[in-house]
Amino acid sequence: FYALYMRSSLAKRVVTLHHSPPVLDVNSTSAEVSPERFWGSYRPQVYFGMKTRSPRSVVTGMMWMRQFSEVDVNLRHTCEQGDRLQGYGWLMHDGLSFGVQEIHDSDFTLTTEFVKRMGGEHGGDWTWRITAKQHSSAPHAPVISLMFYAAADTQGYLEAHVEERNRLGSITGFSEELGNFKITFRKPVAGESSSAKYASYNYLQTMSPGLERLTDIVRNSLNRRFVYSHPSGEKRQYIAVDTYKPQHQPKSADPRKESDFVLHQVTVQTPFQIEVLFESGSFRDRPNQLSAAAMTEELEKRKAAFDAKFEKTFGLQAKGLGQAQVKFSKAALSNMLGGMGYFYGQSVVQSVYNEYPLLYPEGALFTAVPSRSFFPRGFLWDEGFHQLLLSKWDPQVTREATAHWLDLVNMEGWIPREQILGDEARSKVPAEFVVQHNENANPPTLFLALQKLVEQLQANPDAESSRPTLPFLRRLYPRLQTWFEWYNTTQTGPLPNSYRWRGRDKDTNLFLNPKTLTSGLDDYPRASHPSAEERHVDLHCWMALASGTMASVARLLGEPHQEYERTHQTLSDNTLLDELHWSDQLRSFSDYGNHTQAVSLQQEKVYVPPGQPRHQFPVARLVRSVRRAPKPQFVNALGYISLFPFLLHVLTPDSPKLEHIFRDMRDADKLWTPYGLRSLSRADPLYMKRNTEHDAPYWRGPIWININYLAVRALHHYGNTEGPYQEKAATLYQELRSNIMNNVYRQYAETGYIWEQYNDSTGSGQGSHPFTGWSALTVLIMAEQY
Ligand code: 6A9
Repeated sequence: FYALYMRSSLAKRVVTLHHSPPVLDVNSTSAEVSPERFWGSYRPQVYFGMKTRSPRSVVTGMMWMRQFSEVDVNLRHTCEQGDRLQGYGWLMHDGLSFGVQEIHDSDFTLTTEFVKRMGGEHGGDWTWRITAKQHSSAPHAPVISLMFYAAADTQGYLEAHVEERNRLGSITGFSEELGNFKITFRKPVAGESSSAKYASYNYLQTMSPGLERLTDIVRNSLNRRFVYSHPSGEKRQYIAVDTYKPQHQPKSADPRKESDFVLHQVTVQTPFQIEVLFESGSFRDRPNQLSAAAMTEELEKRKAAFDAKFEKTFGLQAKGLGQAQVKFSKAALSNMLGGMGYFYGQSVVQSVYNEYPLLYPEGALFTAVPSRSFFPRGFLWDEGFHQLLLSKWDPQVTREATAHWLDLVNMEGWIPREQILGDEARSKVPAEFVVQHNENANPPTLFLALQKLVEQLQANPDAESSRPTLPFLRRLYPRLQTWFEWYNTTQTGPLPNSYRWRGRDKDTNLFLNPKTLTSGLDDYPRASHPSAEERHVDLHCWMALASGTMASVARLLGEPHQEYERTHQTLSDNTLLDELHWSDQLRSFSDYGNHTQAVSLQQEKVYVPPGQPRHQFPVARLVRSVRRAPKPQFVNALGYISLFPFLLHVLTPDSPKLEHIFRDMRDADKLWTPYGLRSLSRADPLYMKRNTEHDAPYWRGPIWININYLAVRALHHYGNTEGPYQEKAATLYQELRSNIMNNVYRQYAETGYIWEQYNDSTGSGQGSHPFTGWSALTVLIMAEQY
């Protein structure tokens, strides 16, 4: 009985939140407490939409389609790489009050702009302006349908107001958080001061069983019975929303989720401009409507303020960077800001004490995302990198995002690595990737961001932007301590002061090299045979950074800091580091473990008895063949992992190891390319090798910007610190910096996107796109702010 009892109470630990008071007050994101940040483009997964920072916000958004096109129904809504747009993203966005986005579709461009205006008690008003222009190469002016919608999410209601036949003039509604509000759809005009253009109108008014179903509902309601009769006499059938008959509800559908969904469709030929106004009922002394000339004026003001703040913050013009590069940089920053999401829901988690996965407590997450199309959700170690950039622009964003992340820590000190919160997020992820395991870490990069906040505070303690940092750290501190302790106890290695990532792939004979997703560098080669004998040099260095930051935060708060200090000193001891991780054979830092290099992927042998048809037997898979038995030794895979003691400034400036590191970095047969450092040496046996038949090389050659940012930052550090390698570092710094920024910029100019990684032979962008998570750190590289 006792054993059973223990088991069930242990099973609950994984879903029990940390006991200290949350960093954020319950209502910290409400319209009352934080009106200026209440509404925002916090739906990074859609091309254009807004919601409030609340758990069950009324959401607004836009879908569109081109009429009379060869592709039958080309409905656009959620960001999809399959839409093959020629580029889209925010060109300007201040993270607070306005944004300007361009979306390049087949033969037209949509510019989507929003401006907010404060007033009343519910987060104020906002106006959208959509401008459509055909591409100069297009033979005819395309006819486009824009579909604007509002959807409730289990709270409040919406009412449609139909004027003249099918034209939905406005939606009124009410919700607890928004009070009364009205959304008005203006008629399209050719330009700001011209009169209305000919347009056809349709609308849809229905119930939706959940926000993840909106696209399907619209798609299923489309009908081609409508006639677009242009004043020129031209009549053509077009596609529009019609009555929607809710399909036979699947059994799992939850009737409590049924909510109002109202959509306005306007079909019009380019060029045109359309405005949508959201007006809050409690905003009574509105000076005028935020529309037409007033909207233009407001936009111009915000743009000018954005430009000025951008230059003041990053100083790119002063550095002599060209117009086009500056524009690129603004887009990179704006996409990270405009890609911030507010998510709410429960992770699905598992510990060794649960037979089945459990639901984590409900929680909110205000976070930037790596990619609006492919993974529009929070990732723990990505976020530390995101906040390096965002903390320069607006430290309040960094404090709030960090607070949200740390408020998700459980009593053990664990934070789930990938945050898949809410039905919309869940609907994008295949089931096998949803469950998060509580043995699994991810690099504690939030310490990099905290370091920045501490530096800003120390440099400028009285500045308005850094004054809230001290009280913030005070509330964060108990959680930070437990978070740090979790790493320091659960991820220890076999020798004193060594560390080991848990959660490596188990089914080792299916992989050329079992992955280590937890480290963030998924398929980077580690010991071929995962075991408890392993020690990982990157984690050692992350812990050096984490303990150092803990020590400085503790000192700042007047808390005991000796223990953190001691850990930091031990982990920074270059002699210890050599003992644990220096491979004399490779002359490089390295992981250690049960390892052999003699592995390869081979077709599994499938025995087909003579005379039997081949197709009745399973298809031969690739499996690993091990030609020489593994033994305890250094892994000797030269690449990003070998650089960590340099990347995180653990090496002392006089360390002779720097010479080896610089030599390997600068060697084109190893890590150097004209576009940045490649992840794995060209000379490594696993360079650009697939891990399974389905798994293309990921961290086995391609260039990643987060690590390149750390490399440039480290070169800057050693180049500015007295020592025998100072000059070499300074030279390399210049070269690496210009290689990275030139290539990321060139790829953006050529393809319209910032990419997840860059090809080490051609520099081409590859993988997920747009990827304006850590690849946007290029801005800091351009600005030389580290
Ligand atoms: C699985 C796909 C339709 C992989 O940027 C986020 C992470 C990084 O943290 C990590 O270091 N990316 C890097 O190696 C992307 C991970 C995406 C997992 C998505 C399911 C389904 O999408």
